[in-house]
Amino acid sequence: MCTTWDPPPKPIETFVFMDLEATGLPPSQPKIAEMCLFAVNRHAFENPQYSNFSLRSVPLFPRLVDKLCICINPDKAFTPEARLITGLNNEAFSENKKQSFNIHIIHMITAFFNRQHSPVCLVAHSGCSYDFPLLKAELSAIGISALDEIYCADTFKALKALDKENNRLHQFTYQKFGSKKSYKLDDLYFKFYKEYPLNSHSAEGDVITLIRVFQQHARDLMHWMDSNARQFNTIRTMYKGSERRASISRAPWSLQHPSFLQVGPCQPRLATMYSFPAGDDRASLKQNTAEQGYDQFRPLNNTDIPDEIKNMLLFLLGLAIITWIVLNPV
Ligand code: DCM
Ligand code: MG
Repeated sequence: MCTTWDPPPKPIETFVFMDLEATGLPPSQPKIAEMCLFAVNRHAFENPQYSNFSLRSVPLFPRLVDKLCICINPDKAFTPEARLITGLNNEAFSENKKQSFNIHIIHMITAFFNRQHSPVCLVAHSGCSYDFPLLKAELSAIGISALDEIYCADTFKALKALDKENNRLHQFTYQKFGSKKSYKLDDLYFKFYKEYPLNSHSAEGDVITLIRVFQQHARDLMHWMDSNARQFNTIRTMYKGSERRASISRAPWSLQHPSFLQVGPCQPRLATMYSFPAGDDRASLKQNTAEQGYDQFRPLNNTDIPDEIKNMLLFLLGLAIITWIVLNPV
């Protein structure tokens, strides 16, 4: 889906990490149910902080992060799979009186982006195949062009491309024993942190996981994105849905600043959150293919035995059988 594009004219200043939860996968024409954006300035990745108390040199999560997490009534039934993995359901959105994707969301997003130092790059894992075209579909259903000024980049593609550039020995040492290398977000996280992430398949949880994975290769990833990010307005919409301009007139209050639009598991799960760094500490078409990892979507259980250990046990079992046969010839 991603072909040719113009990279940013100068190094990216702000990386806005995004994750969307939705009612399903293509071709079901999914609708967004949760959106989370964390904006991190380049400075934070170039000057990581480390804990004084940890033996391992794991970078601390960036402290100065602007965050925007929104619950959105999708007005469409979740597929059983989406319902299962996200823990979201249509009844909860109605009961919690959540609004659908409307002009106010665009207002919030553009205001959020306007506060960031440009060039700004939207970053999502498998973004080119799922999150970006899906966001585009929802924006075009409202009938308003937004986010035309920003760039976007896909960490799935970036990490794969960076691995290709590295030599084969390096790849071999990073590869799971006896298995194809996985670029699934949770597996990447496990590789670096030796545990599975919390809150998988919540928009906020996945954004935090993505940033922690990004931190492990921040310099290489930023460098790759400086020359490979593409303009968001070159992303094709996932599908052409029915326009929802009507929802603007039903909105409870009117837009005060339409000029904004010209610019370019939460706990509880249905909490809409704005948080910006503040002195009082308040801040606080993914392809349905095995390669993209969607063959293995399931609720994550941190007590699952990791594949590496399973493979190692199988290997030891094989070795024991061969040894037994060699020592006990018939
Ligand atoms: N999704 C799905 N079935 C899967 C994997 C994902 O329906 N097997 C949909 C629902 C999720 C959305 O994709 O809300 C985004 O996935 P993720 O949680 O990986 O960001
Ligand atoms: Mg997610």
